[in-house]
Amino acid sequence: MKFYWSPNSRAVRIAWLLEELGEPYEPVLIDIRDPDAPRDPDFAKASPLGKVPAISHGDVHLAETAAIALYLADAFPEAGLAPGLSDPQRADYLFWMVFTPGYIEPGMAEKLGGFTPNKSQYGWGDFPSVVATLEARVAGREWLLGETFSAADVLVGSTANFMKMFGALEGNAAIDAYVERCLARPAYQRALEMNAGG
Ligand SMILES: N[C@@H](CCC(=O)N[C@@H](CS)C(=O)NCC(=O)O)C(=O)O
Repeated sequence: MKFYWSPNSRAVRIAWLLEELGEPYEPVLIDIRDPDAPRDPDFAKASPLGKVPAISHGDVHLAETAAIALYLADAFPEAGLAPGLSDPQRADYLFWMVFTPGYIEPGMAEKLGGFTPNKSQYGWGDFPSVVATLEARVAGREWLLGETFSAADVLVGSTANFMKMFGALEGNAAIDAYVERCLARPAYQRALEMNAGG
């Protein structure tokens, strides 16, 4: 499996997932800051917008963090990172798998870009509702699905960490504690080291 990545980017989320999966992969560095730099020819097949993360896995070429994570967690069920199709937790899992691109990322754009919230018209509601929803979910739960860590924690936990790093969160004790639990995972630490350029 080829993993297209760049330091200091959203690719860290798929690096973490790959480390949790424990499957072999070949990191392929993409210089996203220089569009003229030579690139692996398969990267264009995987990522129509030229963005990382992306993967090539056999004949599968795929970009977009949530799509990649959904694909990988199902492709390697033995890692136990996705409830199966008939598992009652599957629906909750799917909701939290798309919470990052559907709610957190646009909510962060609203917050950090300083545009005016419009709760009934914006698909994510508004940034305070996004944070309150996440806070309510992780308060009193170890992971988003309860006691079982899943790929949804990789996406939401790493993006909650981004929110903290970008100063978008202030004093959200339950989210802070959840991010600390994520940071305690050796797989996330390895991904963060890679993300830093190591
Ligand atoms: N929605 C995408 C966003 C990916 C994204 O924006 N990646 C940035 C790096 S953080 C990128 O590749 N930028 C280079 C570019 O757009 O040319 C995802 O979550 O995977």
